[in-house]
Amino acid sequence: MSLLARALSATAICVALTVGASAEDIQERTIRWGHLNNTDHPVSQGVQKFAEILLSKSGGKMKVREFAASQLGNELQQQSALRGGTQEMLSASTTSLATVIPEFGLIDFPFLFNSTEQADALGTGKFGKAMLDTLPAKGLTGLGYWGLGFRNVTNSTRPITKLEDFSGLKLRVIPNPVYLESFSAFKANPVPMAFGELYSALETRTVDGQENPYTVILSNKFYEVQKYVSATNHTFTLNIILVSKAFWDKLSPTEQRLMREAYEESRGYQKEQTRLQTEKALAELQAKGMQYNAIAPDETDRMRKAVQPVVEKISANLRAETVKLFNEEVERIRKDVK
Ligand code: EAX
Repeated sequence: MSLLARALSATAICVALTVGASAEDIQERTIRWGHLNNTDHPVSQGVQKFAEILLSKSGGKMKVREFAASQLGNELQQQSALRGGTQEMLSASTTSLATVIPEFGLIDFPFLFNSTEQADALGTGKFGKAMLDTLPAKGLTGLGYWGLGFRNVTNSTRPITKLEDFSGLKLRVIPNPVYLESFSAFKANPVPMAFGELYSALETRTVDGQENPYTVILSNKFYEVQKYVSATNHTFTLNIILVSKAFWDKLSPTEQRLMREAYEESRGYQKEQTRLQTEKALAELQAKGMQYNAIAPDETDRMRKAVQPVVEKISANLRAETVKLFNEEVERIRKDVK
């Protein structure tokens, strides 16, 4: 064998070994990923993109099975399945984590931001990262966030154009103290309820209305059972991509890296799908017969003032260090991010 041939075959052995070693690091895995939205919603498109990337990076070994539309139960049920290790992944609003880690409730303070970019920056910044670090103690791992969107109120009674229009309206909210107290401060009558029960509660008039991003209102056909859509833009919901820690700890470092990469690489696509669908959704809701109204900036200011005592009261009961970081981040983002 010539020197060159020998060198080449040595290289070939090396390459084969490297591939072989990392292939052993990747097992056949089936990852059950549950969420609340329908398969036409940008959340589902994000899950599908993540699945596609992970499958290809793992040489076909790591498969994601999507369970959309609350098929695996409501958020809290799926959260405990992750903690118990009987379900591998969940993407849900950070809102529902506030019952486990109250500081997540900070994200739901009304009127924090004016743009998707600003809300996004909260997730990718120091506060968002610090909150991910609180999860392992609760049996969860967080890969990061997706933006669900700005929330707007729909109801079947009247358009909301001013603070007083909330008065007495029974509005379903995500079970979370910030939402309950904020809508009480608006003098509405907030009713905590799982998302999966919402359509029929609207249909039977158990509640008068609800609040969600336009894409969620459209995908879930709430226009069939709601007349008015008012651009309150009161909060921006971040979704969090959760993995069962029991499952995560079984993964090899290579598998964990592929999961992180699949999240990082699907993020931009998911965000773009949200942007595209959000752009179209309001016009579609109007085409389906909903009556739309904007809110005058003065009225938004009155709503902001009405909810200020709630912000102060809840902040006072959370970890001071986290509240401080949150306030610094909000201030930085409002200044630096358009
Ligand atoms: O995507 O429960 C809710 O209202 C949430 O916005 C839900 O995740 C819908």
